[in-house]
Parts: sequence; structure tokens; C-alpha cells
Amino acid sequence: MKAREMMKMLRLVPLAALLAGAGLAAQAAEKGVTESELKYQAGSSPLADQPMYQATNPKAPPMTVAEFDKARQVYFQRCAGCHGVLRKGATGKPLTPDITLEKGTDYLKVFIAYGSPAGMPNWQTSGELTEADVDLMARYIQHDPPTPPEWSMADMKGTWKVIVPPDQRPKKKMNNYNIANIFSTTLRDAGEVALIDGDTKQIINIVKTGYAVHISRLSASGRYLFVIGRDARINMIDLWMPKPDNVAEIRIGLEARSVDTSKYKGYEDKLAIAGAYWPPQFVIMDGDTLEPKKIVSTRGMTVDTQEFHPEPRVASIVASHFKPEFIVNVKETGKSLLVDYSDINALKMTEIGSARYLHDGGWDASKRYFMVAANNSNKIAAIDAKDGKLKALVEVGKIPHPGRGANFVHPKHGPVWATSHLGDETVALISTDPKRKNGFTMVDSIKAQGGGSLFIKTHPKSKHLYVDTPLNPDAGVSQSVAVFDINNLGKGFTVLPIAQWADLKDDGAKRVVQPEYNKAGDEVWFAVWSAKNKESALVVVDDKTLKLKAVIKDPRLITPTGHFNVYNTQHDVY
Ligand code: DHE
Repeated sequence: MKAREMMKMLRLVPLAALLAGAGLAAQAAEKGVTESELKYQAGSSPLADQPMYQATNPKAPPMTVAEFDKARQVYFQRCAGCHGVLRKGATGKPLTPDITLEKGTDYLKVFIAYGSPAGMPNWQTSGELTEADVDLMARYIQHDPPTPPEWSMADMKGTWKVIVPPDQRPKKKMNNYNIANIFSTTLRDAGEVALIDGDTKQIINIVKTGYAVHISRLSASGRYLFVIGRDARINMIDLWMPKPDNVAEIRIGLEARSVDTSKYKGYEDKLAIAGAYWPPQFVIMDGDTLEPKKIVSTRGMTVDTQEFHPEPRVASIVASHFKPEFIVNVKETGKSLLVDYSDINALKMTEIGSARYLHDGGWDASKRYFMVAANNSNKIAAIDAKDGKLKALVEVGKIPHPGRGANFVHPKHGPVWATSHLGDETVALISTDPKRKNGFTMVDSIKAQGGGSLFIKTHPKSKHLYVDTPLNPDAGVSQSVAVFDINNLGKGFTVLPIAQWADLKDDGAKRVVQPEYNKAGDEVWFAVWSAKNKESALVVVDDKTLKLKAVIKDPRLITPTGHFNVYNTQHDVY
């Protein structure tokens, strides 16, 4: 390794980390980001278990097959989330051999061991990887990246199961549940969802779903619940059954996060759509059975530098209320695809470029504008679903992360849509009134508890705005939630000690995550999320009094994260 380059690099590594082998938290603080933020993107990928061919680069340090295999697994468990499956870079830097060979093993080892101020975790000094692992990884990334297999129509059909065919399903609702107020709660590390009766707070059923299940969405009618796991498995649950359960399932790829269903008049419950992280593609399915109908690749050119990207992951997907269209937001290319599903054999797509990397988002109150976070650009793109155009690209705080965001009427600015941020403590309010002079600009930015926020929520019947901070490194902040009075935002916020109210027996992380209203809009539910071997709970708050209303505990509630009220999710109420 060139001495000058090594010296330059060492200056980048925080001194404290080099001297003391500082923990992830200390280094994260020096980098101005939270510890959890560093880890957030680096969640384990199900691709670690896929067979892949070893690609040997003769210029790279040699590796045995066993070493290559081990390194590949570590890569997909720890690194692929930021650096990409093919190492072309995403929130992390590209790590293709043209770059890594030039750097050499010693240089790469220092980076992996100690991290970098740009956000790379210090894998060795934090104790997550051994010195031998670091050496292995430094050699691995100098070889050509192995490519996971594609996932074709035949692969999809091979995993497709219609557990209860449509003609054998109930003809009417066969239970006494108030379906509109059921909550589907993600039990992340159990690979299940809990269906909870929002009225009685009793668990109706625990349904087996995909690995590290991610989100739930509803069919237009509210009868079917669609759940997608990180392993790209979709489960379709019929809420009309005496005990709601799976009626169909399919794997649409090897890794995924998003699913939705057709909502436009005349197409209710007709189609479903899911987007994959790998392979980079989306698939349109039959809304009754999940039979795959059409696969579309998202590989293509990036919005800004207009370079080919081989693995643009599909982030959020939403169904338009204005046209028979799905809005498919593609991360690495920074493009929103308006997919006209009225004739899937002559598929028409409008491509709207905005900024990288598109992630999550939600409708404004009129449901005309889809507000999607371009989290690496610190911007929100407003996609006009009626005119099929980019309405605006609004500069907000650091790493916006809205979930679906929050809509309310601001006393001075009128209708606004709000997002909180992973990277700072602010909440950005964007005017969504196209008639106002400052429409589609950030009209205010208020301060909540801190960075590490993932979700924000309000309800048309509520005067409160809730902001979570589950990834804040301070336990006092990650275990509580901030509540604002939307008629008096300047007054500051009240802190609700949600985790303390849960009164859990273990000393788990107790991260308070994702406020979600009940149908009536008078209760707010929170997950108190601890590791899978620790007790977790759901906490229900009375929205009027901000007092504790109920704690739902059950040994089956393992790692609850997101929860989705049927009515609010079905009708995009947030
Ligand atoms: Fe999520 C939504 C991707 C980590 C809980 N998450 C989404 C969406 C995407 C996404 C693309 C939007 C789907 C849509 O609207 O169609 N999430 C990712 C990741 O790539 C990331 C960063 C890392 C990973 O490995 O998965 C990630 N997400 C997390 C978590 O760590 C969370 C907190 C816990 C968990 O269950 O894994 C988490 N993500 C959620 C939730 C939503 C979500 C609860 C739905 C929010 C909503 O209100 O709709």
C-alpha cells in the first residue's frame, strides 16, 4: 500500500477510535450520525443464503472456496444494504474491483476495522467482526462481486400457492370482528403478523408470513390483507374467514420491501403489485390469487449522471386514486414510475425523475400528490398523480424518513404534509396547497426530541402530531415519543414515556416505534420493540388526554415493529 495514501486515510479515521478502539456509539457521535442510523441500512439480507458462483479475479489476493463463501455471507448480512448487492454503491461507497484493487488489502482493512467519518461503521473496534474477518472481507471485496440468481416467472410460479381458492372462500364476512379496526402488527424476527382486534385489544390470530416481515397493505375493499417479508414472500390474508388466515402466497424475488393493490374505480381488488430489492424488478399479480402476470425490470439509467445502474431496488409502491396506475419508486435511479395497469399486455409507463435514493412516502390529504423521500438528497419529491408530473422537489432536513407522513391543517399555512428525519431532530412541514404562493415549499421546520426518527403520524380527527425517535442513541429519547399540538406548534412538545408505561420485565432496547391511530382516530398505538429474547409490548394512548389507555402483552408478541390499522391503511388516512 502506498504510504502517502495510508497516511491520508488514517487522518480520516477518528483518533479516539484508533487509540481506544472506540465503540460504535462513540464513533457515530463523532460522525454526527446516530449509532442506529449507521446500522439501520445495514440490516441482514436474505441473499446471504443464496447460491452464487465464486468469481475469481487473478489480480486479487487468493481466497479458498470456503473463505469466499464465508465472506459472501458476511457481506450480505452486514454490507449489502449500504454498498449494494453488486457493490455499485448506494448509501455506502461503490466497492467494485476497479476501485478496491487499487486501494489494496492493508488500506481496506483499516477502513473496515475503524470505519470512516462518512458513515462506515467500525466493524472491528466495535467487536462485531474479528481481525481475521476483517482480513477476509478486505480480500473478498477485491474479487468480482458474485451475482445472485435472477427470479423468473417460472420461479415465481414454483412458489405460488393458492391455499384457499376464491370459490371456496366465504361469500360474506364469517366473523363478528369489526374488521375496519383490526391492526396487523409486524412480528419482525418471528416472521409473523399478529392480527389484533382494535376494539377488545385481543389477539385474533398469529399468521405465519415471510422472513423479517416488513409491511402490511389492504385491498381496496378492505377484505384482503397483503403482507410482504424481506425474503419477498407475500401472504394474502382473508379477513372474512371465521379466523382470518392465509389464502394465497408467493415469492416474487429474493429480497423485497413493498406491496400494494389496485385502488382505482373499477379495478378494486383486481390486481396486486410488489417490488423487489433483488432482482431489481416489480411484478403485477392477480388480486384474488396472487397469480403473477407481468414482471418489469427496473434496471436502467440514474436520474442525475445518467449512468446505467444494474440493481435499482424498488422502494415504496402506492396505488393512484386518480388513474388506473401504480406509482413505483425506484431507489438507485431516483425515478418514480407511473405504471398504467389498464392493459398489462401493452403496459404504459411514465417515468418521473427526481432525486436519489427514493425510499418511503405517503399521499397529501387530497391524495393527488405522492410525497416521497429522496433520503440521500435530503429532499421530498412531490409526484402529481393527476397530471403525471413532478410537482416539486423540496429541500428538507437530513435524511427524511416519513413512513407515510402526516397531513394536517396548519393554522397559518393551511394544508401541510410533514416528515421527520433520521439524521436530525427537525420535522419539516410542506404546504400541499397548490393555490398558495408558498405551495410545495417547506413552510416551517420545528424541532422534536432528536434524530433517529422513523415515523410521524396524525389523524383528521386529532389535534396531535406524534413523532417517534426509535433510532436515537439516547434511551430516554428512543423509548418515548414527542407529541405536538398542531394548533400551537410553537409551544413545543410533550414527551410520553411509552416504554416506561409498558412496564416490561426485561431490560431490552424498548424502542418506541410507529404511531398508528385506530379507525375512530381517538387512540394511538405504539410498538415497544425489544430483541426477540426479550419482552416487547404494544402501548395504546388516549389521544384526547394523552394518558395511557392499554398495554397489550403476550409472549407471542415477538419484536413488534410496524402496525397497520385496516381502515386507515385501506383509505390512506394519515
Ligand atoms: Fe422499512 C416501510 C425499506 C429498515 C419498519 N421500509 C419501508 C419501505 C421501504 C423500506 C422501501 C416503504 C414500503 C412501501 O411504502 O411500499 N426498511 C427498508 C430498508 O431497506 C431498511 C432501511 C433496512 C432493511 O434491511 O430492511 C428498513 N424498516 C426498517 C427497520 O429497521 C424497521 C424500523 C423495523 C423492521 O420491521 O424492519 C422498519 N419500514 C418499516 C415500517 C414501514 C416501512 C413499519 C411501513 C411504514 C408505513 O407507515 O407505511
